[in-house]
Amino acid sequence: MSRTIIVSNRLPTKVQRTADGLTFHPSEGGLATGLGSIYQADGNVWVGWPGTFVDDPAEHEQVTERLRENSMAPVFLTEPEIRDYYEGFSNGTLWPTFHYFPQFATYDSSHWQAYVAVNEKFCQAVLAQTGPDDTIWVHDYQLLLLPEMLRRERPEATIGFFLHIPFPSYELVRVLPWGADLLRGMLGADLIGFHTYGYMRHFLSAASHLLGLSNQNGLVETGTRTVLVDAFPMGIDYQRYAEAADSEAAQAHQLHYREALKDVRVILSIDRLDYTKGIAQRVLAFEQLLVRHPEWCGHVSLLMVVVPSRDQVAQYAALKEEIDELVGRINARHSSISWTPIHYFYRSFPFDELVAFYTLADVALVTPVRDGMNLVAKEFIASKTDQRGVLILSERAGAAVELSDALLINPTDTDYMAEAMHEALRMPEEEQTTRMANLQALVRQYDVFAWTRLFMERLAYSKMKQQTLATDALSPGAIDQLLHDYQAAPHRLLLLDYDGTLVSFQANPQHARPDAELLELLGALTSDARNRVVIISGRDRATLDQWLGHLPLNFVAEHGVWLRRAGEDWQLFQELRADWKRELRPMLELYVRRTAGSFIEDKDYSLVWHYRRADAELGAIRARDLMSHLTFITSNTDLQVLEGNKILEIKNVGINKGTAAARWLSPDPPEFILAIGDDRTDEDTFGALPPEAYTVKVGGAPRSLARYSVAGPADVRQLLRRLC
Ligand code: GDG
Repeated sequence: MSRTIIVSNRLPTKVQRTADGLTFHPSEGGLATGLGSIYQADGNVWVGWPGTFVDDPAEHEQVTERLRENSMAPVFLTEPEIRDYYEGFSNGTLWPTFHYFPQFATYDSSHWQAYVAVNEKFCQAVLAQTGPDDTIWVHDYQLLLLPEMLRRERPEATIGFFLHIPFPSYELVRVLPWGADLLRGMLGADLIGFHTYGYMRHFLSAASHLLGLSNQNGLVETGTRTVLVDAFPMGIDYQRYAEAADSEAAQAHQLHYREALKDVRVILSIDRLDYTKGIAQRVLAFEQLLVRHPEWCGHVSLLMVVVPSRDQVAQYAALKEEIDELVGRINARHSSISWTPIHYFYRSFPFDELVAFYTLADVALVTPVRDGMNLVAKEFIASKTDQRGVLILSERAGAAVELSDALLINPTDTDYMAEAMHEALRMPEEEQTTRMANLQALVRQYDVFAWTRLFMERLAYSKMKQQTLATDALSPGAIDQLLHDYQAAPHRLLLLDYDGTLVSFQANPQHARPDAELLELLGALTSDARNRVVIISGRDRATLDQWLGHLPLNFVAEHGVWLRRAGEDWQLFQELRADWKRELRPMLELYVRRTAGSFIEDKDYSLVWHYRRADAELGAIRARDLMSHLTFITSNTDLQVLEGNKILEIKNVGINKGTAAARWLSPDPPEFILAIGDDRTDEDTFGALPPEAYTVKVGGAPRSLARYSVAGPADVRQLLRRLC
């Protein structure tokens, strides 16, 4: 039976050390609720750190046993691991970088090493729980490397990854010395989820810029697999908040607060202590409200809950002091005997009291400078069962994308924020209700259960899509069969593409000369009289002659324009025209002028626009543009435009590697055929060959006609070496 494993840094339970020994308290977080139905189901499990240090082996067993009863499995972390992996790399490097605070980030290679080691530790813990066909869902920035580590060990597993914090512009990712490693780590998953389309776009752009991986419709080709990238805005357990709001417990708390506050109106602010939450700016904006609109003095208070967090870290301690001072100064300046401007609590509250704050508040002030989503905003909405109340929300929280009926503000604009508070406090009840009803409909529909279901559905879809499109990897078993057929055949035909197949791509095509190893390999293959080896390339005649002409090879140049049998002269495949080049060349030149790094290759019967050296994203955009231009211009002509690997090529219709390849099949078809190639032009070769031919796609991208795939030129060479 296939099972589902959830993995996150922390388990959804709090294990605490008390005088009576270890205690276990389920945590109430949104994630724990949303995933509850999954990990508590038969045989499933949640893997993570229990949140306390456990050194004694007897205690290990006790904790493990107790957690097992509740569908959890612990990863025990040591104090140095928490210091370097969690506080160091996760919270000291990734958190500030991903929230656009690079000035707070540290770049410490010992932290990085701990991060790698702890991700490896999680990997081992997950492997101990899973079989080859299981579904694994990994959560958040502490475990960015885990998907790839799991993939190495469990190539067939279904792996999902969700990032709860923002994914920043690639400019930020490349500040990190380990940016590319982190991206590769995430790309071990089959599905990568973000809260918003904006974060998803940044990720795709980073994969393109830092790893050179292109994408189409959110599908990234890694070379060996296709990874789906998508947006899944996380929701909350709506009913839980709505029901709690009407519960006796919450109403009793609310009544109690109301008596204390008398008729003072309440603006509510709730966050964990963090520099990303914009707490100081918010306090200043509240003071602005009192200064600009003194009529509110004595009539409105800011109720501010700051939940202690990470206060061992220097920036957090400094922030705490800054907020303490600000609140002290403002209260000292504006308060009266009967009114306190800011009620400030530096602690967390039980769930019922939190909900009582939500129901009590006239306005919720949620103004982070950066926030992946922000669930407080959604919880406030769900708790407003009487549909009164106004949400003021930062446009830089992920939640702002969905919650357009809130008053959206820029958190650095304190004057504007003050005016938004003024507007919210005076908003007519009817407008409050209209806005709140819209917000509630949305938060109710897209709740955390819908979020979980959708993610799991898309994960299954991504896996299915991979399976229907992918060619089979050239397995050891298939290689054995290939070698056996090769040995048995009296005549063998080897059709080998050159760039991307025998040699890796170079930024400058002229640098892709054959090396000594390749020349020796081709020499050995051609020395066997049973072999006919054809280099079937898009390159021009002169280059092929110069690089490989001294070997007894057969050649197809310019994708089939020219043929040369070993020991003979070049011949044209068919009569062709080249007069069109004069007309079309200026258009390609325009694209070269518009796209730095791109250039034109002029071949006898074709023109090629190369954009491998251009900015990855700009190159792709220009290529699409040029393609549609050229398709228009070449319609009703005997020209065609082909898309290759970072190139567009214009040439005569009917000329392709497939027609060229077919030439070598008659009059005496060889008993063994092997064709290897990496790009779209090689698909014509694959398509022209009989079904029993061994056709191998290099780079494993989907939608290939080839029977097998290998990862890159190194695998091709290894295969050819075994033929020698
Ligand atoms: C990360 C991302 C993303 C707060 N004070 C009390 C209390 N809370 C609860 C709230 C809410 C949760 O804490 C905070 O959730 P947020 O979403 O605001 O922020 P992070 O914890 O930073 O979470 C964030 C989230 O992941 C989900 O993907 O939205 O952007 O940073 O649920 O209710 N709960 C109780 N007492 C308190 O005093 N009981």
